Amino acid sequence: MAGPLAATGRLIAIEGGEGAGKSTQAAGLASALGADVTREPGGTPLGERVRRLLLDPAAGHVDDWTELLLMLAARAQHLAERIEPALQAGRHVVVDRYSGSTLAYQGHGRGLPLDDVRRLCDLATRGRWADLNVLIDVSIEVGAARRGGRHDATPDRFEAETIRFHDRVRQGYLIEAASDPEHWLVVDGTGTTEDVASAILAGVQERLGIDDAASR
Ligand code: T5A
Repeated sequence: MAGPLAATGRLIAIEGGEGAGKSTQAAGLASALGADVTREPGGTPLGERVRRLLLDPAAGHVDDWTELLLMLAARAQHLAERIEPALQAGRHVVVDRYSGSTLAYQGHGRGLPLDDVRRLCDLATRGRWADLNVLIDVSIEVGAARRGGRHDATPDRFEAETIRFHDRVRQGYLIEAASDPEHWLVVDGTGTTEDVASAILAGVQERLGIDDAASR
């Protein structure tokens, strides 16, 4: 398959387990870089509808392949409608979860064959992988405590999964990051929001060589 179109904007994915602080850090990083910020599953009207289906604890049994293909359907739309146009226009995009989540959750977590998951991610995105995946690593206990501190705390379909599932996801992320260090940056997420934000901004600037909005 032909690779993705050349683009001057960079795609930065914020990854990690439940409650790691991804949304907080995605918003902060986008603001520091003057980048667009968006999320998955979601980011478009269609994608947000797919998100509701995927997270609904009342969805009953969802087949693992169905889950994978719904994630990728939302991503294909997101890429076409928002991500690729922004990158082509030279804007950086910070996305709260992207293909790294699919490898960790549907591959390592659900146990679908990783080669198939990788190939289908590649197809759905026409080869557009993140320039950098930032993995915010926290223990499952810390993530659960942070999530539990919120008032909207009815668990969604993924949050309601077993500790063993979440442990496979965490270990899966660490395996992916270790096997592709050029495209992954692992940040310890247990510090304060400000500490984690500084580590992410410094790492992104060093890896991708992009200025923050204040110095442009
Ligand atoms: N999924 C997604 C797949 O299975 N495959 C895929 O391909 C994709 C794209 C999406 C679900 O979909 C699955 C994975 C997910 O289960 P989601 O809502 O995007 O769901 O993911 P969650 O991890 O559930 O998101 P959360 O909002 O719960 O967690 P975040 O975004 O990691 O954390 P955040 O920033 O909302 O912070 C949580 C709380 O902690 C506080 C915040 O203020 C907030 O209250 N906090 C901190 N507290 C102390 N110290 C810090 N450093 C803190 N940082 C944040």
